[in-house]
Amino acid sequence: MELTRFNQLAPEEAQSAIAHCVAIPHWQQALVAARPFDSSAALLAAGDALARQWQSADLQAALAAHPRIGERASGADKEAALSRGEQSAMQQADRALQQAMQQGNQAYEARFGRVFLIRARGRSGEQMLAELQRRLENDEQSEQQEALDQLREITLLRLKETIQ
Ligand code: 2AL
Repeated sequence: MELTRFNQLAPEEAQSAIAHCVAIPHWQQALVAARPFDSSAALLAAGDALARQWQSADLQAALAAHPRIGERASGADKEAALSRGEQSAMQQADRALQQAMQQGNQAYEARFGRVFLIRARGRSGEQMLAELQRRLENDEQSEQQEALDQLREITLLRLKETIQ
């Protein structure tokens, strides 16, 4: 969608245009309320600043919309399609890597009680596995911050693709 169009939409329509970027309604609403934007850079900067305020409850809310790394999202909705694109490196990964990722996901969920989240676009399967193994050593507080940073990166990539 063109930025000029996004600027002009009614608030509810503008919110649904960006809803698939992240399942955090207050972020969607605050970004819509900050319109109009002069440029895509200004839009992304506002989205980034708002995302830097996220807390642990926001991470929990957003995670529901992110399938595990290596588990192909099966839905027909926009998030599932985006996720399949983002995670395409895992579809090419060999069986051993897929299995190691599955075990890593289980270990991560047992340790932190939530799904391992990483910006998959731009990373190979090996790189994601190495990150998972590194982050398993984090304490809860630093891990929560890393997960929130990854969520912000995914969200901004989606926003950049959505509105030009
Ligand atoms: C995802 C996803 O669906 N796309 C992405 O970049 N990361 N999922 C995840 N568990 O990290």
